[in-house]
Amino acid sequence: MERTFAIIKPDATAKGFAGAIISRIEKEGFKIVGLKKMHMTKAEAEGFYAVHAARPFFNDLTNFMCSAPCIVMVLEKDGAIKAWRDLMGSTNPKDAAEGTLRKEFGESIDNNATHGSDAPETAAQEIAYFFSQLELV
Ligand code: FUP
Repeated sequence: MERTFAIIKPDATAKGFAGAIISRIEKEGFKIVGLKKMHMTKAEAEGFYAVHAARPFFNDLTNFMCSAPCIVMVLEKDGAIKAWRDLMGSTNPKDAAEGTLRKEFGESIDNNATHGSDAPETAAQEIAYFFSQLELV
């Protein structure tokens, strides 16, 4: 079984979409092995998105991620990394396919409702950044 790291971002959490997104996660056959609501600090958001530090949108992105609470999760399924990215849809909700979470719940490229790891190495790093082993059940 593969694990991936997922976030219901501050926009979707604030709009009350968490329940619908979690329901969809369960319907699609993921097991939720870790879940917590948190309000990131700016430093935590910067550490999480360190790979994007040189990008022009880094400051706006990290300000957004610490602007309000979000829900961080670890999801388990065969092929979880790709399956979760497929369920999320394209980064820009305007390009996301019908039936994807970003199409349904995202508003714009910078308020796009969800995050998902893009590879096994980043999944392992991101899970360890937010969760201790004891929190994964
Ligand atoms: P994704 O893997 O789909 O989350 O997309 P990226 O890793 O390319 O981007 C990470 C986050 O940066 C996106 F979720 C939203 C934000 N972003 C912008 O705000 N503007 C951009 O032009 C690209 C990404």
